[in-house]
Parts: sequence; C-alpha cells; structure tokens
Amino acid sequence: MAGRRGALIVLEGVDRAGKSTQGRRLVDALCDAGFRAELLRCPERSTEIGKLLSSYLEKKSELEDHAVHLLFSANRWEQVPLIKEKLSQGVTLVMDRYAFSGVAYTGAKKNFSLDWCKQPDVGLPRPDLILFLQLRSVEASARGEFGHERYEKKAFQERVLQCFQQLMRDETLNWKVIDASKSIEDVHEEIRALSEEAMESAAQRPLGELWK
Ligand code: 2DT
Ligand code: MG
Repeated sequence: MAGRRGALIVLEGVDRAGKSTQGRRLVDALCDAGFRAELLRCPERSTEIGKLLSSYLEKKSELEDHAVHLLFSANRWEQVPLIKEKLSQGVTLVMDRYAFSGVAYTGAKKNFSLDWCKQPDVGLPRPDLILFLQLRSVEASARGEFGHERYEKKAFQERVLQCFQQLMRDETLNWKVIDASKSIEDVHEEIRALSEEAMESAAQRPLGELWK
C-alpha cells in the first residue's frame, strides 16, 4: 500500500539477552516475508561521536558520567534524520538498544535520577514497540563469561535491570516482555509475530515523540 510508514521497533535488555542475534533474525525474516526492514543500533560506533563512545566502552578513555550520557543521547539524535526518512519511506526499523539503555545504564550509576537521565532523549522518535528480552542474571552469566567492556559486571547489570523495570512501568509505551531464556527459534517466533502486529498498527497513526 502506498504511503504506509514503517514501524520503529526497539530491542532492549541487559547484556547477553540476545538482542543482536534476535535483531538480525527479525530483519531477515521480515525481508523474507516481503517487508522492507533494516537494523540500526545504539550506540552506532562508526560516527565521530560513536568512536568516542566505543573508546570509552573499551576502557581506552575516560569521560565524565554526565558528559558520556549526553554523548550517547547525541549519538541517537544524529541518527534521527535517517530514522525519520526511512520510516516515512515505509521501511521498518529494528533498533538494537535505544534511549531506554541510555537511561538504564546511566541510572545504574550513583547519584543519577531516572528523570534527569531521560531529559536529553525527550522528543526522539517514539518506538511503536519495545521488546524487552528478559533474562535473569544467573541465566545471563550461564551464557559464558562477560566480555571486557565497561559495565560488563554482574552487580552493575543487576542495577541496570532494576532501572529497566522502572522504565517498563510507563504504560504509555508499548512494552512487551519476552522470556529470553527460551530457544533462539521460540524467541524469534514470538517477536516476529509482535512485530508484524506493530507494523500493522503503526501504519494507521503518525510517528510519535518519546516521553512527551
Ligand atoms: P553493545 O554495543 O554491546 O550493545 O554495548 N549504553 C548503550 C549506554 O550506556 N548508554 C546508551 O545510551 C546505550 C545505547 C550499554 C553498548 C554498551 O553501551 C551501554 C552497553
Ligand atoms: Mg555488549
């Protein structure tokens, strides 16, 4: 149908939940089914800001906590023109992390309120669907050792999960909690079905603004 916009679908969750695997699977399945779909990620490490973030995550550089929070947000804003253009062309976008990771990871640090953390992302394109891949930390650790990037520590990840739980109480957003301990195939089927529903309803209404 001409003029149908694409849907903005976000995958969130702690490290190891399977977001990147599921994001690729989802985009492949949607494309195989004849939809137009593309994968984007936050952070997008290829831009100038993304390179600063990548170096920070790899612990090759230090940045002040507020400053790095704003850089993560800026790295989303720099993708907004592309996001809007693709959606208006009818391309569904699957995002591997988004503003919710931004809030949850900074909010897990000491002396940050979730409210402060949300402010720089107010007004971003509002997701039509947020798939939260839920995995208990024992199961996440059972998937093997964490990597060596910043934040890849069990205690920190538990605080991140608590922040996500708070964000999920916002009933104005379309959160769906997925049991990420199931097989790759079962998780995929569930999120593919939810995504097709979201694409159908997104086509009926304009793109909204986040936290506004
Ligand atoms: P991956 O590239 O493996 O997903 O790790 N993060 C991410 C933040 O602290 N703030 C943000 O806004 C975003 C999007 C989560 C990226 C790491 O960066 C953290 C893990
Ligand atoms: Mg990671």
